[in-house]
Amino acid sequence: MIKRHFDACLLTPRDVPASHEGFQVIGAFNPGAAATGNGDEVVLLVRVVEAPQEKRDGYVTYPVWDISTGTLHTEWARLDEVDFQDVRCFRQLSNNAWRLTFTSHLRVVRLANGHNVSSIDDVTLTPGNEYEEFGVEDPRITPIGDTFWITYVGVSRHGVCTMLASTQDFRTFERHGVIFAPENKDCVFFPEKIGDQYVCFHRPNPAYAFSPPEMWLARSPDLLHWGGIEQFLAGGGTWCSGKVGAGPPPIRTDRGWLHIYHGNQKETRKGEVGAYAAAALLLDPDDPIRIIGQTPEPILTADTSYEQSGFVDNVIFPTGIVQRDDRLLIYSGCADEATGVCELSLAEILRAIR
Ligand code: MAN
Repeated sequence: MIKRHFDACLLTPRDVPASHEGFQVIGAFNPGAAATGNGDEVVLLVRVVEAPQEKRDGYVTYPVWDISTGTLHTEWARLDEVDFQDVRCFRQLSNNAWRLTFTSHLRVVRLANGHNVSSIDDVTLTPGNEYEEFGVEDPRITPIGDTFWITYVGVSRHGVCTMLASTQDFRTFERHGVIFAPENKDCVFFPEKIGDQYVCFHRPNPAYAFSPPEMWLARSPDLLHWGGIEQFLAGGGTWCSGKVGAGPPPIRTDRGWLHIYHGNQKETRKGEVGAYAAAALLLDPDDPIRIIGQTPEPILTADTSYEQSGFVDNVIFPTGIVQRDDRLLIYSGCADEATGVCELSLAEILRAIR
């Protein structure tokens, strides 16, 4: 395990107001992060999760955005007419449709010196098209030139796909639509062209049992059109036997690309979500599909109380990274409820890579 030189819980659901009356915030987690160049300011784009306040015996509620009006409403399903996968989602038996028990939007949160919340902006990005009607989730931010590129997950009746947006100032945003069709999530851009192509990781999330958990890599001339798709990394070892996916954007080091990725343990019984942890990879600087080395064990596991207990227990889900010389400030979702920051030493991670 790598030493955490600092860690803190930055944000909890109690810090963030609901976007609509009748809803309560139950999570503020899985943030994208970027240094803005404005002193030591760091901007987080936080996934804010809301659920309806009203509960009815014998029913589950699920929120849906009305895309044409930008409003949120609640629908109800009888408990004996649904099958829960876990606390996050269920299937309606009558039509086989999957629904989430919550919805998510994204909000800008500004930090002074990377550690202290200085402001929580208004609702920033809400579902805006039919691919996002159940929510927008898990943004990653990659600065390239003067633009911050934001990949995030759109959830809808069509499934889970990768969406793209961009901004120069975190005040106005341009949406670029779907870049990977369902099922695809955990898409993260590299911060520069490698050779003559941009590169990203993504995670096909197939519904078929014969598809193992894997990360894939894709290439693009312009960040909007992606091809050159190849398999990159399969889950190995107990800690990532369930899922494996990209974390924050890769960082260029003098030994190659450093990438921190997450995995989770395969569940052992219905309704369980296996523990999430994160490990590090070192990739060829000129051909990042080639893995030079990796940490034999996770470098981050759910160790603090706010990572061990929350909406989904034992989850540390790193999604943002800011480098200050040897210090890596890593921003993570904690137990699908809160946002945490921890500081690791780049040199110590590189030394742990075999
Ligand atoms: C999935 C996603 C994430 C979430 C983790 C842990 O990978 O839904 O948003 O944080 O599971 O529940």
